[in-house]
Amino acid sequence: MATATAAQTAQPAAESAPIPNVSKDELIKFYREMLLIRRFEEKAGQLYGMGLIGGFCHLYIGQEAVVVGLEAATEEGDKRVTSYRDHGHMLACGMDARGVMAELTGREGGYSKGKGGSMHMFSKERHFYGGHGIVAAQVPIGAGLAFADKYLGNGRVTFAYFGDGAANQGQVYEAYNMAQLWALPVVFVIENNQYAMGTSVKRSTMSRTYWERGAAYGIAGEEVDGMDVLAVKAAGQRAVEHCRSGAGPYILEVKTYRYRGHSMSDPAKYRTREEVQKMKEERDPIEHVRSMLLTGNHATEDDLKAIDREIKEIVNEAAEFSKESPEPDVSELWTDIVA
Ligand SMILES: Cc1ncc(C[n+]2csc(CCOP(=O)(O)OP(=O)(O)O)c2C)c(N)n1
Ligand SMILES: [Mg+2]
Repeated sequence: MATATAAQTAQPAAESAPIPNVSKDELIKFYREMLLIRRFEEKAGQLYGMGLIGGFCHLYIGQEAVVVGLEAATEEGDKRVTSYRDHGHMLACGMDARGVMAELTGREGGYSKGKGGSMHMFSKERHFYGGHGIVAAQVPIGAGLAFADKYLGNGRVTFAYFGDGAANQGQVYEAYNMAQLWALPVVFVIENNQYAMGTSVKRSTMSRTYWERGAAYGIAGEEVDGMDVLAVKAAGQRAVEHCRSGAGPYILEVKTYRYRGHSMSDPAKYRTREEVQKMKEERDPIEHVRSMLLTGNHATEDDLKAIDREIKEIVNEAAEFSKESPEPDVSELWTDIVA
């Protein structure tokens, strides 16, 4: 993730009011990181509309506080694996916006050399293990990554992210069982955005406190307000501490909301516009931090405008790169293929 400059050094006009458990710098960092994801996703939506991105494309707008809060609880070397709704996770763990965008446009400069697209990117350097299109497939993979770390005794923790829909899949519970049996250092993160494609949680299960299902395997967990980045970070720290202490896995059910459709093709018939509007107006995670920064006198409107400009610049540059980067050479057809 790019580092803050102008806004972090700018002095707020009045004396600033302390906010529990967070410094001004961290609050500004959260603002920048969430804004980067949002602007990146908006740009991806535009490029998709222009026909520059093909195939599937699932935007993370509305859910930014989940991954930004949890990344703040990680240490270098910790791992992450997620679903197809993955652009935010990549940006939050420090992958380059240009490489992500160029992968979306199917270009050589992309993280998978333009051959993977939105759902299939990886970064060994940033310990990002994808990007998985098969619902819940990443959950046992996350347990496997944690198994390797436990075996190596390296103290690392894996974050395995999945949705409320994925949480109804059988392989999740097989992974829970083994993870607890072997005390694997994995945080299972259920990003409960209330919908699985067009199906609301109310229509898919009678057991809607997803994190409590871990109790059947003896796994500890909790529910978290996913629109509050500070609450997410605090829960992430509890989860990581649990895992690093050798106590085994932990489940975080993070209550969140996606503003856009499931993917770029979504009839949007399963919820009302008013429902989405209400969430945007009352619970927006970026507005929440923005308001804390302003009311606590940690930043001025001008400081935040400067950050907005910086982020816009990063995203525009990524978009330019993703258009200019050439398409992969035909010779790449047969590289990186498992036959
Ligand atoms: C095994 C499998 N079944 C069905 C699908 C089709 N599918 C793609 S996304 C999705 C919904 C998943 O919803 P959720 O887990 O809540 O994640 P969200 O999209 O809300 O992030 C479905 C059914 C799939 N990709 N893989
Ligand atoms: Mg969902």
